Amino acid sequence: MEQLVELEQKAILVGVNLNDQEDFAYSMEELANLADACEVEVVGTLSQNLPKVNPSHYIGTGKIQEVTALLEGNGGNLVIFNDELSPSQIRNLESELKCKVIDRTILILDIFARRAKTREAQLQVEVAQLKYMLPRLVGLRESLGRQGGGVGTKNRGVGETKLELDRRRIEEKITMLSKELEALVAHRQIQRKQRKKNDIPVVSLVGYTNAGKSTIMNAMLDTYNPSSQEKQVFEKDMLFATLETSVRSIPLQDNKSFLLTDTVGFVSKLPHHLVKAFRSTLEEVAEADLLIHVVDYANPEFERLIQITNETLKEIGVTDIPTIYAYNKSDLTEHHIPEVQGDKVYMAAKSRIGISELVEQIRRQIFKDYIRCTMLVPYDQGTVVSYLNEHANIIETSYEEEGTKLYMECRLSDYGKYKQFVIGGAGKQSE
Ligand SMILES: Nc1nc2c(ncn2[C@@H]2O[C@H](COP(=O)(O)OP(=O)(O)OP(=O)(O)O)[C@@H](O)[C@H]2O)c(=O)[nH]1
Ligand SMILES: [Mg+2]
Repeated sequence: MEQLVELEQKAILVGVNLNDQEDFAYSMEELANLADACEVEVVGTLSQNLPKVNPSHYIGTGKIQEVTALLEGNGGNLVIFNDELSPSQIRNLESELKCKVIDRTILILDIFARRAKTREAQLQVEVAQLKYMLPRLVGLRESLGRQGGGVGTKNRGVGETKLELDRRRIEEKITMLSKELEALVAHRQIQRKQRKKNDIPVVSLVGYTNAGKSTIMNAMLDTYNPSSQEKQVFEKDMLFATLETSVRSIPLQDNKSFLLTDTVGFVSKLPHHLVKAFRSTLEEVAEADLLIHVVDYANPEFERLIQITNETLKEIGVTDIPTIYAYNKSDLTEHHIPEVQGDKVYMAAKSRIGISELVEQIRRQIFKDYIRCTMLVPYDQGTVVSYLNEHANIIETSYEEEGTKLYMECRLSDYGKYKQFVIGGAGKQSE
């Protein structure tokens, strides 16, 4: 079942500011952007300072009337809460407000459902949606009875199941979808193992949604792999433009190359079920040799967004991977570009400024274990010479009586593999 009747949705946003959180205003602004991504019009906002949320209604009961007034005054037909609501909170709020009530989690799940293109991403979102729904069946049922369609009801699986299936059948569905997902994941794991065997370093772009990860990926492809026009990834000014992981090879001139992966971005209060469901997508990140943490430096809240990204990375088990910070969108700031400062690269991917500086930093990190040496390979070992020509940086070749003499820079693992041919000087790669 595709999208039900597309009702015009006009929402009131409601948030509780617990103990004057500094980032509260930003999180409300972000909620509005999330609503926008679901084509919901925001017609009013209400916030309340509280030392703790009200367990029965999230906001204080006195505030309920204010929400009702806002709904009536602005023609609203939906209320969106800035935190995940409990099943009973949704029930209570719906019965008091007499309109559909959703929370930040369902909004994010809905965006993911709209954007998921691959079967894997679709399954991941559907599992997360069903798990979110399971304890909330009663409330959601009432809500759907009140108003069909619109945000939070779009996904096929959920739409179909919501009314007619009971708990047990939803559980069965989760099991079934999880099995299908496992099979897809196993396939990707095999691909990943294969890549590992090839020993090519993996660099992963990570960061907050809309920071410019996909734009950096495309800029690198433009610069270093121009024949790969068709391999460009989707970039757009919207939240969660990317939901799937793409891997591309970035070949550098001296026979050194690396794989670059682009993946889903993060957001504050990313639903727990979603992080869990996307674990397999994010495993790719966990196994990277190097992370490029992409920062939207033009966002005044950039430091907080870095923090949220780091917390999410921790949640998926990424803690000790070396990281370079790409301070992207610096063209919108006063900062001089391109500029490298320690582990930070100030750049502007959209206008292709700072790409080679970023790549230089990547090179320093991932080709650390290259060494210089000379090998003498007998003429009957032609395959070794062609392997080295392909995988090492050959600086000089000469043909001696005993075989081909190669002065080169190669990976430590290749050095070990062909140790018997080494005739001189194993030194660390010069800077
Ligand atoms: N001004 C400016 N805009 C940029 C720059 N880099 C990217 N953008 C814009 O920022 C928006 C988001 O870029 P994406 O590359 O899609 O961002 P992302 O991090 O992949 O986002 P998600 O996939 O949604 O997580 C696009 O409209 C880009 O054109 C930059 O250096 N300067
Ligand atoms: Mg992207």
